[in-house]
Amino acid sequence: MKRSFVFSIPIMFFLAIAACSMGKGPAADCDPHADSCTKSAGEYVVTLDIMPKPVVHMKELAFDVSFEGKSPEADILVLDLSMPGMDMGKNRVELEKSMDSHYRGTGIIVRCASGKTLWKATLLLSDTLKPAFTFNVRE
Ligand SMILES: [Cu+2]
Repeated sequence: MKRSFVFSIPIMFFLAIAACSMGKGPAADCDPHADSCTKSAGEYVVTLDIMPKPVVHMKELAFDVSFEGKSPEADILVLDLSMPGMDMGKNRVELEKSMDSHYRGTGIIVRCASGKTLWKATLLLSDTLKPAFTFNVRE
């Protein structure tokens, strides 16, 4: 019991280092500095735009979510901001539906003490539909 526990720690440590140096783990799939990003989720085609560009830390950002074709009924959608593989607490932006059917809200992305800049914006559309956009935030 004790022996296997002691053995597992160095292994986990090694795997963590290896994953880091090999650049594994999730990579950015969205470049909000240049353009908006589009993903499909079920019947929805979701576009996320973040302004102003480039998208930087510690500055108020405007999040704009729009839909091609089918649009949700909800008056408010929640955008959850997280860092892959890290607990950054709850960072949620409430997006309010406007007349043009875009959902908009403002929020701040904090600078991570680890120096990492990869963030994930997950749109909580429903219990099963959660399209996510992964991107690097700039200084
Ligand atoms: Cu972090």
